[in-house]
Amino acid sequence: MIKPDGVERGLVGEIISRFEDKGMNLEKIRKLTIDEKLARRHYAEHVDRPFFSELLEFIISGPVIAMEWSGESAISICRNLMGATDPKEAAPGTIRGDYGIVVTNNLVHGSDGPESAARELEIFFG
Ligand code: DAT
Ligand code: MG
Repeated sequence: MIKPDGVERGLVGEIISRFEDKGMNLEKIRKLTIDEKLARRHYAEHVDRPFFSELLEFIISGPVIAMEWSGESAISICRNLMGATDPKEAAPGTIRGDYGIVVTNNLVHGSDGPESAARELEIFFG
């Protein structure tokens, strides 16, 4: 998913290109604005974290681009292209490393395993 900061900053094409250039296949794409109910479902694992209110406020702050990508080792390859969660620690050459500074505004979300991928695809694409 391209988060509200990535959309707002006009980085949609750039971010999609990084996954395409690597050899991933774009299967589905949808622009939507997440509401609080959907955010709580999507980020259910984080609702009790101290940073949740900030994360919630940010993720509902503007439109996002939800995507399904397929390909060999798609989950780990996409997470590697995204970089570390905190853009301060993300390596140059990664999306977060090249475009982010603040952990909340880290541009992209990616499923961290097959179960979360299935769960999140169901949320955004049914
Ligand atoms: P990731 O998005 O790399 O899978 P995560 O699932 O641990 O990271 O956290 C979800 C999002 O929550 C993350 O993209 C940004 C935010 N976040 C994580 N840790 C945070 C922290 N310590 N302070 C503020 N926001 C944080
Ligand atoms: Mg995560």
